Amino acid sequence: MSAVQKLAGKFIVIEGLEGAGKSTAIQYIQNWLIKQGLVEAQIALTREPGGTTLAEKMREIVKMDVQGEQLADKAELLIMYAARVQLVEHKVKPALADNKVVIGDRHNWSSLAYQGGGRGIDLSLINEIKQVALGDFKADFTLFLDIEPELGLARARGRGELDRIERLAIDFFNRSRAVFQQLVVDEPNSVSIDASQSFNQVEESIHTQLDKWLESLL
Ligand code: Z5A
Repeated sequence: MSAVQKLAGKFIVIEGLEGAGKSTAIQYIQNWLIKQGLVEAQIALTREPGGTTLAEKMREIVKMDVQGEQLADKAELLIMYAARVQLVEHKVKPALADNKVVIGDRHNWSSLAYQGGGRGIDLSLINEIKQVALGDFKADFTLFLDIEPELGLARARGRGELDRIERLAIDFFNRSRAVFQQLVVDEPNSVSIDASQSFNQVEESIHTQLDKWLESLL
């Protein structure tokens, strides 16, 4: 079977803390897919929260600062899942059914890491919500870009003002990172990449891991 046939209908997700380099890594994944023989029309990109008109509105809500009213932790969690269902049903599943490769900038692990690890919501409750919202749907391969929160935030700060979530204490991001690290251990179809490396080294690591994953596909 050719690489293009093996990759048809696969959902590749990139996860990591802010400033880990997810947007940059998506370019590397696209380059790798093109090297395997795919054309641009066979690749779809998504981001979470967001990626459809309504899901982008939900993204605005979770990023919003409202004077005198905090977004409750469970409201934040439910908005993440509402946006995710909207994206999966309207964009991801149709693209996969059309044999495209979908590259997701964040997916379910971000809720476990941020709302679970960071905010402290019980992971089993989040898994129950995930099951109700998405059933068994999940990524075929997840690349976790692992970075010290201090370094990631310093990179993110270089871009300008921090948003509501980015301003949280460093402990929040350490707890989120710990959940991400455990998820890689628990999920066989995932790898951790050292995101503190140089651009070239990160690209090389991602391509090596994608090569291995491709080899493992029947
Ligand atoms: N969130 C949540 O809480 N729960 C959920 O379920 C979901 C999300 C899905 C989304 O914000 C927010 O929602 C996020 C989690 C939360 N909140 N926070 N905080 P976003 O989409 O705006 O933010 P992000 O996903 O974290 O993206 P980002 O900050 O843009 O990070 P990135 O895409 O990983 O980084 P980048 O743009 O590729 O790189 C950042 C900078 O570093 C840039 O200047 C690069 O040139 C530089 N960079 C990248 N790689 C390198 C290397 N290797 N060396 C040096 N410099 C580098």
